[in-house]
This record gives sequence, structure tokens and C-alpha cells, in this order.
Amino acid sequence: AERLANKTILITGASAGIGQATALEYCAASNGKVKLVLLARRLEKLQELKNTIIKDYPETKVHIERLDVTETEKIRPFLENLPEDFKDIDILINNAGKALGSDKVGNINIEDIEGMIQTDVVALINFTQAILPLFKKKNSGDIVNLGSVAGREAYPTGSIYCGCKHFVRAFTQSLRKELVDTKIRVLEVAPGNVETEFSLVRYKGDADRAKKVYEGTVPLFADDIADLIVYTTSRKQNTVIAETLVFASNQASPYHIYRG
Ligand code: 8X3
Repeated sequence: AERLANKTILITGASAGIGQATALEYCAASNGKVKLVLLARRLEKLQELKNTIIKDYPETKVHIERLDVTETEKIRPFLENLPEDFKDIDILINNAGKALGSDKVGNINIEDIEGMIQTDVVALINFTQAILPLFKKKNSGDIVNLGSVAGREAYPTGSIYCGCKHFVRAFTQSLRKELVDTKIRVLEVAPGNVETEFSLVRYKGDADRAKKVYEGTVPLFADDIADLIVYTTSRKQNTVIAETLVFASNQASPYHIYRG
């Protein structure tokens, strides 16, 4: 908890799911002693989250901003124009991401392809590149990239998403090697199934189909992953939890899921 005190944490995709849970978990773990910069497309969700945080931790400083991470040209100006109090970011959580559709190669529509690549790959690159000058200047900072079991093992009907998450892993590994002579930590947290809006988005609002993903299992929830993100970024400076593959107890691969 002490190690998190006064840290400024930037979270993309903070309006729901793992991003939202991570914002709350940083507050809980630091007893409200962090500064949060929370981004998402849905500003009203961020406002609700900010209200919740301030209610429990009145001293926490929270800056919310509507930003679609795929709007590349807005990322650097956003960072440059942050209020003074929030400029000195210590931890970047590249959380925004999604799977769209479950079509086989040959039938994947271009909007889904571009939607995934822009959010899961291009936005993650852009935020990382935009934050690096600051981290290099300080010779410190944590970059947490949200990978997936899909970045370890590709499965049918997930070609683009699996490709994106394999990219996240490769990019994270390259960057960690490039920064080996610095104190900047580059971390990948790679969850299996986590019950969030993820499947609802993948199946385009088909709630029955989304529910089936988690049916009969004891799934992971967003706060379980948040707990791990906070854990990895609150280790001693000399400790880099480089990669973490996280499953619910009933999952062992994209296809090994026990449904009691
Ligand atoms: C989410 C997990 O199994 O749907 O990244 O790829 S999975």
C-alpha cells in the first residue's frame, strides 16, 4: 500500500469491467492515496465511477475524460493538456480492448477487423509511445498491457482477436527488452474467461450467448484481475512480474472448461 501512495495511474477503458475494477482496487489498496486518470468513451459511466470513488475515498484525486482510444491524433494532446496535478503519470494500464464477432476467416467483416486492431493493437501502441518519453525521463514507470489466454493459444472463430492478443504479448516482450537498462517495468496480465461485458460485446448484444460462456463455471470477475494488476504494480522496484496467465479454477485453456 505504501508503495502506491501518491502514484498517478492512467487507465484506458475505465468505464466498465477490468478497467473500472482496477480503478476501485487502486483506491482500496492505497486507502485512497492515489491519483486516477480514467478514460473511456462513456463519460456518464466515468462520472458514476468517480462519484463512487469520492464517496468512499474523499481524498482521492480523480480526473475523468471522454476519449475514444482509437482516435490516434487525440492521445498526445490529451496527455499534454492534463491538469498539472495529473501530468506526472506513474502507471499506464493499457486495458481498453475487445473481441468483435465470432466469424471464421473468409466471413469476418471489415468493421470488426478494424475495430479490434484499432483498439487492441494500435491504441495500445499509441498510448505506450506517448507515455514513454515521460517514463524515460524519470527512469521509472509501469506499463501494464492486458493480454489474454487468446494471446497464448489461438482458437477457431477468434483469429483476429487471438492475433491481436498475440501481438500484445510480442510487443510487451520487445519493449521489456528495449528497456532492460531502465527501471521502467513492462508487464503483461493475460486473463482467461472473466465475466464482464466482454462476451456481450463479442456476441453483439446476444445476452443468452454471452451468458453461456460462463455457464456452470465459477468464473473470474473483473475485481480478481484488478487485484492482480494492483499486486504486480505494487511489488518492490526490483521485482518485475513480467507475465501472468490467469484462469478461473474451471478453465485450463480456451477449450478446457469444466462446467460442473
Ligand atoms: C478473453 C478470453 O478466452 O475469450 O480474452 O479469449 S477468451
